[in-house]
Amino acid sequence: MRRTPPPPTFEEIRARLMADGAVRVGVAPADILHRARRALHERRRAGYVDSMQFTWRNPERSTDPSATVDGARSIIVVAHPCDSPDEPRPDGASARVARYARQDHHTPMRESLRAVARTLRTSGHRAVALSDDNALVDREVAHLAGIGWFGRNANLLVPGLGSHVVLGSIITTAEYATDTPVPDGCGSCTRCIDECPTGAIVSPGVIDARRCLAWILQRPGVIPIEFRVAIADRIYGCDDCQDSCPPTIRLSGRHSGRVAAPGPGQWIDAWEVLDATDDELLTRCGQWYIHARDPRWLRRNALVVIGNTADPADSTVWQRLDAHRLSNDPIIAEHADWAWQRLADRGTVGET
Ligand code: B12
Ligand code: SF4
Ligand code: SF4
Repeated sequence: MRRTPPPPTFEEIRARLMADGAVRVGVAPADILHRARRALHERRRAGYVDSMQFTWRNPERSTDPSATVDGARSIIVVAHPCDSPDEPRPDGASARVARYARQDHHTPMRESLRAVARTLRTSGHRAVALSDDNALVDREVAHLAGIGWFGRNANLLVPGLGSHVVLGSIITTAEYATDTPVPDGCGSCTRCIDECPTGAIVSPGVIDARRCLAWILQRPGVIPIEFRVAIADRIYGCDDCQDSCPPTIRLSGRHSGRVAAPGPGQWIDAWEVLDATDDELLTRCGQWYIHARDPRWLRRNALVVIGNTADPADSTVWQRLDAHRLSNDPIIAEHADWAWQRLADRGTVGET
């Protein structure tokens, strides 16, 4: 008769996860996440959630680890670095990708967590690996697992590393000793609040998604006019509240031996986004959250980048935009009209 092996010790799990690229591993209790549950309900009531689903789809589930793993006792949490040094900006209408989205950090992290979850199941326990999933509020469990502190920019900051990390977890019925939360490290600093380009950090740790460029670029539909200039050259994500954060800047690039799968890189030519087929765009950027997997949202963003960054003195720019102003897609046509007018305004005042 085959005997069930004992579950791995925490030290064995930690060593394996660190060998796969984690920079921190901790354990949170698998209790209901009361603070996160309260925050989800309060922020929805305040209107800050806009049309986001994610963890708001079912707050009772995303804040109850037992809803995912019946009888859960522990949550093993990892942080993987996702920083990326800046590359020179190519000429032309180059669209900027936020640091975490330039490579695919989630796939190798999930594979690593799933391998440990399989080992736990072999020993007779239940175990499910999750990252960036609607079923769990990642930052809250990472905070409880002693991975880092909540910055005023809402990101989790890892001592000695900063906030350029992605987070993942294993919820399991196996019981491990839990860690204690890291104390606040922001002190009297408020730089992220002051430097958010749209005033989206409405109070420490609280983001109004209606104003946050990271959400505005993901959200389906028309981009509100008031945010289009602030988008500048961004096509996906926004790093300003991290690029202004002293501990994050000071420590960035410290962990260069990261484990990541290839991604789209930092710069994408905005015209190429308009001209590429759906398949080409999804191959290049498919790791991103793209609403309904419809690349028209990336083309819409590319038009805003073109209006903000293309050279009004280049006559070909106007012809190329005209073609999109006649698009059958009303969203594309409207954003192309805006880009055309923005270029005209920039050309008139001599701004580049
Ligand atoms: C929805 C979502 C978004 C939305 C909304 C973000 C938000 N702040 O609510 C949008 C699209 C805007 C977004 C943007 C980004 N996101 Co996002 N996002 C998520 C997602 C899917 C759910 C987040 C969630 O549940 N929010 C619910 C609210 C209630 O939680 P919270 O914002 O963390 O709020 C906590 C704090 O306010 C704290 N708190 C309560 N009281 C107080 C008081 C004080 C004083 C303080 C300081 C804190 C505090 O408790 C709250 C609850 O735990 C998670 C993945 C997941 N499944 O968890 C990724 C996740 C949070 N995102 C991530 C990343 C990387 C980003 C971006 C940095 C990407 C980018 N460069 O553009 C930006 C950062 C924007 C920002 N400043 O928050 C990472 C975070 C990594 C980290 N180090 O923190 C996550 C964890 C994905 C992952 N698995 O790695 N994101
Ligand atoms: S991601 Fe950008 S827009 Fe959103 S809170 Fe941070 S700085 Fe503001
Ligand atoms: S910029 Fe300052 S206040 Fe904001 S998260 Fe960083 S240390 Fe905290």
